[in-house]
Amino acid sequence: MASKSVIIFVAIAFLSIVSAKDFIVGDDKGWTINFDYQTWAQDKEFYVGDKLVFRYPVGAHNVFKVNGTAFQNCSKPPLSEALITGNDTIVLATPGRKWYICGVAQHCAVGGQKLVIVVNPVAMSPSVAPWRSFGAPTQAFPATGSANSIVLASFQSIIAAALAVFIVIVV
Ligand SMILES: *[C@@H]1O[C@H](CO)[C@@H](O)[C@H](O)[C@H]1NC(C)=O
Ligand SMILES: *[C@@H]1O[C@H](CO)[C@@H](O)[C@H](O)[C@H]1NC(C)=O
Ligand SMILES: *[C@@H]1O[C@H](CO)[C@@H](O)[C@H](O)[C@H]1NC(C)=O
Ligand SMILES: [Cu+2]
Repeated sequence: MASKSVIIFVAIAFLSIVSAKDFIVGDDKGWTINFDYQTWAQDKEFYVGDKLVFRYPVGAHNVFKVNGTAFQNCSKPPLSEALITGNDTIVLATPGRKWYICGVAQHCAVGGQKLVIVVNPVAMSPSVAPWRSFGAPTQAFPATGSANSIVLASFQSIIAAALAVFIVIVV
């Protein structure tokens, strides 16, 4: 009976990791000014292990992770802390509220180039952490747009659901 619960627990942990998602911030519009990132984020659920990908032409924008105060005020941290590759991937490592702004010119204050999200926790024991590598296939796809990640996410969900059914039957 105990082993059954352990297997189910491992299965649940596995499923939650397998379904880790990449979110292309702003989808096809990417990271830019005059885009409503709050509306973009509104219908999405973010979990620990998911990734945010900020895409923009190099030099046109950048990305700062800031705290709530700096977010409100659009105050920019030192430039040395900026992400500047134009394809900046941030792993959502901890639960809670996360804030991001662009530090170029007045993009944050005037252009509204700022994003706040809430990351939900995922229950996971350290012993199953190695399963995390199963989430890696998301990275293998150089996402050409949001469509890719959506297709990939549903693919993962189907695999996860199939696995769940399989495990429940076997157990
Ligand atoms: C927010 O970050 C700024 C620097 O970026 C710092 O001066 C300030 O103390 C921080 N506020 C809180 C509440 O952590
Ligand atoms: C907010 O911005 C104003 C003007 O840019 C500045 O004077 C003030 O110190 C900032 N406040 C914080 C908490 O960073
Ligand atoms: C963006 O970065 C990811 C890794 O974080 C990589 O897999 C992907 O190929 C990159 N895409 C582009 C267009 O450079
Ligand atoms: Cu910008």
